[in-house]
Amino acid sequence: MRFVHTSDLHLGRKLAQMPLEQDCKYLLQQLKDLVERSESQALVVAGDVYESQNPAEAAVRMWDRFITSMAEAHIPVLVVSGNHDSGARLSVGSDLIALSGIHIAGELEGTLKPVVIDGVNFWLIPFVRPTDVRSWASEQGLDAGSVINYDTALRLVLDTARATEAFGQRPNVCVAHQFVTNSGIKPEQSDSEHLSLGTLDNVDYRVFDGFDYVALGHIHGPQRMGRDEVRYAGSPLKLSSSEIRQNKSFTVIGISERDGETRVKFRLVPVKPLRDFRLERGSVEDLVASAKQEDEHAREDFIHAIVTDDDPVDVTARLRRVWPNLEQVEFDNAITRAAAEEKLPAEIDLEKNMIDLFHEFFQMQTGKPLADDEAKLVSDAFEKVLTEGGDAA
Ligand SMILES: [Mn+2]
Repeated sequence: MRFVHTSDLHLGRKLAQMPLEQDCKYLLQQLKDLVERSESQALVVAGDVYESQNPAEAAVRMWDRFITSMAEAHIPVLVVSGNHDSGARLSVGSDLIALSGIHIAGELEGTLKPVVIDGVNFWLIPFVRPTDVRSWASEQGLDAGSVINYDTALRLVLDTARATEAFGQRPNVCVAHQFVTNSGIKPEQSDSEHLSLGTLDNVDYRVFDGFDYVALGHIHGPQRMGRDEVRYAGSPLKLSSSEIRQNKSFTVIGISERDGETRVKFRLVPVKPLRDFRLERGSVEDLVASAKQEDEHAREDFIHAIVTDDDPVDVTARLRRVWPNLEQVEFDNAITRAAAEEKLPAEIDLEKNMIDLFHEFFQMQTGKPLADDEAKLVSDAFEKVLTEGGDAA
């Protein structure tokens, strides 16, 4: 059988203070087209359907329309919650809509049962924290005491899957949204995943031993973890400037059995965004000039501009006139370089006269000394303040 694996749609996300409604709509259509064109029998969405636990109405509407259109096309969709989702809200009506082939696991409850599609078991594991697994384990009469972190939590849940009769009978796919590591080596991250620091969240990829394919969500760059069959599909959209260089894709998985052995193949299909997210670097003048060379469509892209002018004026407004979807402006000039080198005086000599102090301050702030005419202005101003100001006091 064949299926498409994606994750981290983050519906409701904004870029440049603008909801990405058109972008997400374009993306979901592309996703549906791919499932149909590749003759896939299912779509897997491995968590973070929404950007937030309280998603915008437009995002909820979009998701509603999407799963309805998939049900109408008789394409099963297998969904788990992610850390950005509210599992409870995501799974409203889930028993009911499962009748239409849309399977949503928002929260861990009851005995684990696979969804069987075309002879393959899909085990849907919602995003869980150790505390969720502990209370689930007690309800199930399992040893909750073994759960001391994410790794042991997932291990306990998956052991119950592995112990079932169904597990031994057919290929098994696990769908999960976790921070999966390889002997402590972390996946390549970006800054939009909301990870906590340290190793507490780590789930070693060996926790998924025995599964023929593990469809992961959470990390936004597509990559394997530990073995080829444990994969992050990555987010289809570039959700922050740290993802600009990532090649976004959907993953198409093929599972077949030959001579009693399960074979798993996958290929990455590049995502075509409605609007790209680009990094542009140069002086404001050069940036504006190059933007003017672009066609109307390209100018709608999201832009992270790195501005190199030493004394930039009105940067954001000037850039926004040519790139309305300017997401971020960063400076790389004498000031930021001086700051980076931390050329701060060890201590300020209060005995120095005010004018000398101002010269040092100016140098620190701008990375260059005062020009002669500027120095003249400053000393005149100080003289005026010190004499006239003194009178006023
Ligand atoms: Mn995410």
